[in-house]
Amino acid sequence: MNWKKPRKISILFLICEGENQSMTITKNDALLVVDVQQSFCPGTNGSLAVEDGDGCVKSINAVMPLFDWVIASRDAHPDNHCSFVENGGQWPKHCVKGTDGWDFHPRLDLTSVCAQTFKGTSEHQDAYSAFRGTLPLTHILWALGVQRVFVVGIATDVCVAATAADAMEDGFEAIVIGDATCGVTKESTAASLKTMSKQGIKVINVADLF
Ligand code: VGL
Ligand code: ZN
Repeated sequence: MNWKKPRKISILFLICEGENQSMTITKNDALLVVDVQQSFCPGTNGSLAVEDGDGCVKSINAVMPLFDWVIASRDAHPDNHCSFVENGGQWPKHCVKGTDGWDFHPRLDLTSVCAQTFKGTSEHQDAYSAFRGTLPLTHILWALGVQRVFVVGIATDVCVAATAADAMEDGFEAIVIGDATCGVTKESTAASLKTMSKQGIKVINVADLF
């Protein structure tokens, strides 16, 4: 018999066998959009710009409308914040409350954002995780019936990682959408996603949600 497997079937097999983890977003899911601010992006002359800071904005805009609950965090430092090099910290001055650097990336579409939380607001304390901001985030998410927390934004290896770790610690299923994050360098981003995965944080791609 000279039957040949049709090409379309081969493609179907490819799709089924591929890495796609296909997840459906429900009312019990929340999206945390971490620190998509001008200070962290080269396209906005950010003082602490990560390698491809502007690159994740498109992906974040694509996933936000899938969620009922979208909460955005912002680094919101006072001018004399302890994390700045001039005050003995490790970072160049960034995200000073009220300045352009503190603003969201101009292309971030805020339509789906329900609430904001501000972190690093006191002079003597830094806060990487969105769970350590001005909102009692864990209690809000509990009240909303949220069970899975998805995390996107900047920087993968700093504030995104800290946020996902706290989500897990507080009993949520933590999922990082890897290609909707940007890290300090490509290498540190990849390493950080690997570490998170080992810690029990699920790492997926934008395509897994569509
Ligand atoms: C961040 C360094 C300093 C971040 C915040 O949002 O990842 N990184 N402050
Ligand atoms: Zn900061």
